[in-house]
Amino acid sequence: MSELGKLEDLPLDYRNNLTAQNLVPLWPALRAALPHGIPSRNTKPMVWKYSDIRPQLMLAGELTPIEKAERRVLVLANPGLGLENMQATPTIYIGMQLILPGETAPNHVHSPSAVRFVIEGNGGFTAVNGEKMPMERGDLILTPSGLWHEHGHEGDGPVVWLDALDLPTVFAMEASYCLEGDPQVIRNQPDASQTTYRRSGLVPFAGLHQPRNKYPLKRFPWSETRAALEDLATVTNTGQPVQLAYVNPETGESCMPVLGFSAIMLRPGETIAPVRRSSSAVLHVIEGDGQAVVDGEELSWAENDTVAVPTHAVVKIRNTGKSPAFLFQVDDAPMQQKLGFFEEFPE
Ligand code: 1HN
Repeated sequence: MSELGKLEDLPLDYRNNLTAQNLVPLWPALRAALPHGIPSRNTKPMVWKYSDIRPQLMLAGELTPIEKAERRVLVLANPGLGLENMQATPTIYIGMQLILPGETAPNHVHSPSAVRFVIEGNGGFTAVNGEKMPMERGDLILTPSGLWHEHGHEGDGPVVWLDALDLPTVFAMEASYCLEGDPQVIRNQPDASQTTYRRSGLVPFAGLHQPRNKYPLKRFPWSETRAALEDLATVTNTGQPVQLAYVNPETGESCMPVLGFSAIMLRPGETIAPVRRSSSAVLHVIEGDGQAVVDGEELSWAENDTVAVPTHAVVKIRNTGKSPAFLFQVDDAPMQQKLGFFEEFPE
């Protein structure tokens, strides 16, 4: 391989003329754009501790009324990517949102897609296009692009959830925007996870062969996911990941187009070494204590902590506790797959 020419190899007046004409020579920048073998990554493998976040979030509750915030959120920003860019990984936005009793986070709709993963509290709800979904700890709730959504709190004490959005991608595409609207007219009936899509493998017969709603199921109750993981664990060898993906029950495809969501169970003392992937990810601890080694960086995690995993990273995850541990994973594999470059690298 021959060495590429540097910018300084070019005469200064030639470089200045190029700049004046908004032209850039590729060859001095080619290797930075296309490194050999593995992408260059600025994402720092790291953990955000909930014990650090929670007090700051509660202070935000005292300092900023909901009317002044619309959404009261502290964003988990990866310092390797620049805090102001609000990226946990290059494609994944993560925030922790607080809502207090009686508050409403007003109705709006936007081009980025979001999900909520409930961390603590009782009495919270999200309404999506009139469907009211209770927010119980560990529930996953989808608010896909283009669907009106608002949050409320009818209980006591703080309610906190994790927001995951494809905002970095949509923003980079100069396609991120929102509209505000009047409060929704909320239907007085249980959400689809309790009615039309009660059980996986069973979907409403009516309209089966007609194009359907792109997002039939928007709430995945944790009680169901946790039980499914425990049952899967009974037929999974130790060291093999016990992992379930949240999918569209009509198509079996990832439930959202850009980001993918899954849940992992680690048995007491178990270590898993998930296959190395081209996608980036965020791991959020639902229950348990453990350690992760991400590209050689040793990270300890406890309940409600959140870990950033760069693209192409070598990952080991260990449950150091005496009870099962459960993790919620967000990754950008669905987008990478659609763009045609998703890869797995088996050892
Ligand atoms: C949003 O709509 C919510 O609806 C939370 O709760 C966080 C961050 C960026 C853009 C939109 C919400 C958000 C957001």
